[in-house]
Amino acid sequence: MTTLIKQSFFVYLITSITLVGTARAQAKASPDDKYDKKDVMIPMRDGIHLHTVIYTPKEANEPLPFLMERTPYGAENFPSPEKIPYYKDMAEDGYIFVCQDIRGRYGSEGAYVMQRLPRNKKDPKAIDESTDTYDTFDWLLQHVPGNNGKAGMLGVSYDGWTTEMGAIDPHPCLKAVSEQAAHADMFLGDDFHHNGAFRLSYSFEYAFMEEISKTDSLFPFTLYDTYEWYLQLGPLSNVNKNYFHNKLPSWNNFAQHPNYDSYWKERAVQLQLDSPRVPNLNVAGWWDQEDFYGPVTAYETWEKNDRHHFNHMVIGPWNHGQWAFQKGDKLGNISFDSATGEYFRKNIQAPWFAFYLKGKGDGHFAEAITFQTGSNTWKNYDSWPPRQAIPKNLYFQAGGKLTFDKPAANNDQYDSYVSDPAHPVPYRNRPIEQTYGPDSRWYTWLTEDQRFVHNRADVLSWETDTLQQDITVTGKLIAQLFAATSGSDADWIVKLIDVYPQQYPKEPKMAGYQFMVANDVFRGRFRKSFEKPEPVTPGKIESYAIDLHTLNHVFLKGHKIMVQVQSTWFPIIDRNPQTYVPNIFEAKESDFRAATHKVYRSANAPSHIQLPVME
Ligand code: PG9
Repeated sequence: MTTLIKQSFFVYLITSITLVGTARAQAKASPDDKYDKKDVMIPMRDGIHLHTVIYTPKEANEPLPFLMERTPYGAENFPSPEKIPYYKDMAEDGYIFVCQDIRGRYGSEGAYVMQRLPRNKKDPKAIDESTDTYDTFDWLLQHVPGNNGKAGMLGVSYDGWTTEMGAIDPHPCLKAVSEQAAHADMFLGDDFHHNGAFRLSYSFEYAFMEEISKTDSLFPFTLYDTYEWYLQLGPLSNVNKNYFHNKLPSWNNFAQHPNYDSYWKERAVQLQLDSPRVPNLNVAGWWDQEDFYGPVTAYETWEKNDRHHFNHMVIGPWNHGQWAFQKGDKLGNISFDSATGEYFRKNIQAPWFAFYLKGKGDGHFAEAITFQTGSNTWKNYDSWPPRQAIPKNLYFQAGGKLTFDKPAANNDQYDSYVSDPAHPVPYRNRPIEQTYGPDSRWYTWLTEDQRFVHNRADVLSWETDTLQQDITVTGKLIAQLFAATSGSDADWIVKLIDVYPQQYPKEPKMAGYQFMVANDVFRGRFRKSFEKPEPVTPGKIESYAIDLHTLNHVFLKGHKIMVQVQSTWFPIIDRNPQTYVPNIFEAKESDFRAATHKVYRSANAPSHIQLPVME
C-alpha cells in the first residue's frame, strides 16, 4: 500500500458525503464547538480497551441520554455532532454523543473479525459485539456526568449491524435503536452475494479495505477502469495467487464457502434476531447499492415476534446511507421533488429518539413509512408490504412486447442471446472507477439510464405500450423466468424499468430515460437449493423464481414498463463460467465458455414479472 493511495483515500474520505461511517470526516472539530470532546479507552470484560469519542454538550438544562454509534470506520473521524447532517437535529434536542471503534479497528485494541459471530453464552468469558456494547454502556453510565440513565444506538450499514448486535442482548439502559441499512444475509442478498451470485468487485475491494490494515485502505489498482482490470484478472483463483496470498480472512472464506453453508447461515441475522427487546426503527433506501435486502429482512424477521409493537420500517428514495448525510431531493438523475433526507432526519429520526430517550412527543409512529416514487409522496402503512395490493402478472410476448395477458397457444416460443464471459455486460457505464475511489459513480449506479446496454445483442428487452393510466406497484415483486442454456450453468439478471416518455417537457434531458426501479441476479445452479447447487441440463427449460424485493412506485400515465434480461453484470457480479464446476473460485480459464440462452414466452413457459398492483 503506497502512501499515495492512502492519501488519495483520505482525500476521498474528506470530500465524500456518501461513504457511510467515514463521511463524517467532512466536518472537523473546531474550537467554537458547543461540546466537550473526550477521547477515552474503555475497558471491556476481557481487559481489551476500546477507543471511544464522547461529545458532551457544554450547556444542558437537564440530564441527557447517550446516543451511540459503533464503527469499523474510525471514531477519530467523528466531528462535532451539530456539524453533521445525520446528528444536527438531534444535537439541537440535546444528547451526549458517543462513537466507538469496534475491536481491532483504528484506535481500539484487540482483534478485528468481520461480522463477528454471537458468543457462546455458556462461556462466561466469551465476548462479542453485544458484550462490548454492554460493557461500554456500563462504563459510560458510571463515568460520564450529566447522563439521564438512558441510551440509544443508531448507525448505517456496518454501524447499523453493530446497533442490531447491541439490541439483541441489550443493556437495561438501551431504550431505543435505529438499525439502518444493516446487512442481513451475505449469501442471499447483501454486500457479498445476491442469490448465490458473488459480488466480485465489492467483496474484493471491501475485504482489502478492511483487512489489510487497522485503518481503511484502497486497493492499488493499476487500471482506472476496473472493468478491464477484473477481466484481465481471469479466474478467481488468481486473486490469492497474485494479490492476497491467503492473507485476508474474508476472501479465504468467500473461496472456501461457495454455497449457502453453516458459515453463511450462522452470520445471517434471520437466526440472530428473535423478539425485539427495544423499539427499533429499520431504515432502508430503494436504490441502496449495498444493503437493501438487509433492513427489509431485519424488519420482516423481527415482525414475526413483535409482541410489544417495537418494530417499524422506513424506506426512502435513497442510496446507501443517503438519508444520513444528504438533502435527498435527487439521486443521480432522478428527482424526488422534496428534501427527503432532511424530512427523515427532522420528522422521523429525531422524534423517534426524543420520545424514547427524553419522553418528548406523542410516540405515535406509523408501522411503515415509505416514500412512493413516481408520485413522489410519503405514505404511511399499517403493515409492510401493505395487504391491499393485488398480484398481477406482466408477461413477456413476441416482438418485445410486455402485456398483462398470458401468452396463448404456441408452445416453446423464446427469445435468445449468446452470453460470452469474455465480453461481459458492464453493470454501469464505463469507466468503472474503483468502488470507493475518488469520483466513483458507485453511489448512483442503480439509477443510471439503462439505454447504455439496451441495444446490446446479449441484453433482451420487452416493453408495454404507452400506459393510458398510472400503475401503482406497492409491495413484493417476483420475476418468474422459464429459461434454458446450452451450457450447464448460467446467471439470470432481471431489471424492471420505468421508461420515460420520448417527449418530456418537465425535464427534457430525461426523455426516453430507462430508470431501473427493481432488479436482481440469480445464479442458475442454486435454482433448487442454495445449499446444494446442481448443474443445469443443457437445453432443458428450467423455472427460476427471482426475488426482486419490494417497491413503492407509480409508473405514470404516458410512461412504459420495460423488463430487461441479461446474464452478465460485470464486475459487480463475477463471471459464471457457464460450464458447471463445483466451486467457481477454483474454475480454470478453459471452463469459461460462451453459451446460448433462451428465455421462453409461451403458453407452456410463460416468463413474467408478478407485480403487486394497488387499485
Ligand atoms: N456495506 C458495508 C458493509 C460491508 C461489509 C459488511 C458490512 C457492511 C458498509 O457500508 O458498512
